[in-house]
Amino acid sequence: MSVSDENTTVVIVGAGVAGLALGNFLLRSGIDCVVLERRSREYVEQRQRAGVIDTRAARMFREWGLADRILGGAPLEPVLNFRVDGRTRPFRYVTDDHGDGRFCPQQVLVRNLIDVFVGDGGDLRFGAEDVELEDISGPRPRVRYRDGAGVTRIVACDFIAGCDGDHGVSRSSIPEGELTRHSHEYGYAWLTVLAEAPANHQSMMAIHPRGFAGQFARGPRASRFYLQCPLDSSVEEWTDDRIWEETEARFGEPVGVKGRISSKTLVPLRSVVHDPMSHGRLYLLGDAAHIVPPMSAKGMNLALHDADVFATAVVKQVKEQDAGLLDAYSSTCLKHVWNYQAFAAWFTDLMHDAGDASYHGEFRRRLARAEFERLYDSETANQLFGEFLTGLN
Ligand code: RFL
Repeated sequence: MSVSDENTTVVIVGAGVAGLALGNFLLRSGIDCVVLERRSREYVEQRQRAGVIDTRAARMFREWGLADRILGGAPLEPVLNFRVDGRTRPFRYVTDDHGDGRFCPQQVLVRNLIDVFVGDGGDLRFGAEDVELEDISGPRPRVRYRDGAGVTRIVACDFIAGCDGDHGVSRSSIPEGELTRHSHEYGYAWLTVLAEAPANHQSMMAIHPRGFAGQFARGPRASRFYLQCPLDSSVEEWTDDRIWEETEARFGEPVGVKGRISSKTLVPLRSVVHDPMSHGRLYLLGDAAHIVPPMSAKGMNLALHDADVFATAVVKQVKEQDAGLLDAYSSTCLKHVWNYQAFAAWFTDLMHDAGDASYHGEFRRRLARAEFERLYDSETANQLFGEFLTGLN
């Protein structure tokens, strides 16, 4: 049986941070939308990833009147804790305004976004399988999917928001040759490890000849650890003992609590931008349109920025029949995306090149060390860094 008579204004594919933020912004503006998510609610609410909501993103929630109900976590400390060759080098960045950023695990943000959306009557459908986008260049595109009961459903709409990440169906529905993919591979990977190990600081990052290491708090009882490793590493090589040994060697101090490790993943570091970020009536948001290396803590914030720009544009179109902001959606977002890709590439190179010279050589190591010292010696460099971290640049 197939049910084909559903209509809405926006179908949002994917209930990650981009899709859920967008859904909430549209709902508050009185614009109909349906959110389709392939996974279950339990799965989405437990998926652990990012942890930093920058000042810009926090303000955006305030402007949409959602900050009180959505923003969790502790205020962002304006300090990055570096360990350089085993020595502590705290770095306090100068910023005129750092009161709004939050250290909030992504799954907490996602949970809050779901609670508010569903609580306010939003239409969020989990377990949507085999999503297909139809007639995306026509006046009334359709999204077809199979629900949990095996029923095929078709929802017609004015716009589709592709918020389904790098491996979703939205971007691949765009005919070949319409988008240009710009990408950069950094030449190494991160072993990312989630462990029951409380952190003493919101973040700790080590620059060391054996490679980069990081520890980022994920709530009061858990941390995510990162270890730079070669692209051809395999997770199997990384026993729990080896992970703790290597982390302690790079930090040059013992890890306080070495609790249970619940996940290990290898992530090749890369930057990707798809241009333009729209085709016909399909608009790409978040990881579906761009990937930034996790070193910059900007992936989630860029996804939120896209949601803000797109929601504002749809409101303008629906309420005032003014397509100007929608037409400018891709160029508006790409300007911001490239600005943050530049910051992310610079910071990623600096933190890795300054430590392990076996990837890019001794000359680059010394350049990176000079740039690192400039952060401490130059107020201008410090200020610029602070503006990027808070998202206010
Ligand atoms: P998401 O969060 O991946 O959500 C996409 C949603 O789409 C669903 N989906 C589908 N639904 C229906 N039909 C389909 N065919 C579908 N295919 C997929 C998925 O199930 C999912 O629910 O993308 P979004 O919303 O664009 O958000 C992007 C952010 O999640 C991402 O940029 C960050 O997590 C990146 N990232 C980090 N960003 C930061 O800002 N700071 C960090 O510290 C940080 N650490 C990380 C990260 C990403 C990581 N991964 C994924 C490698 C650490 C890790 C380990």
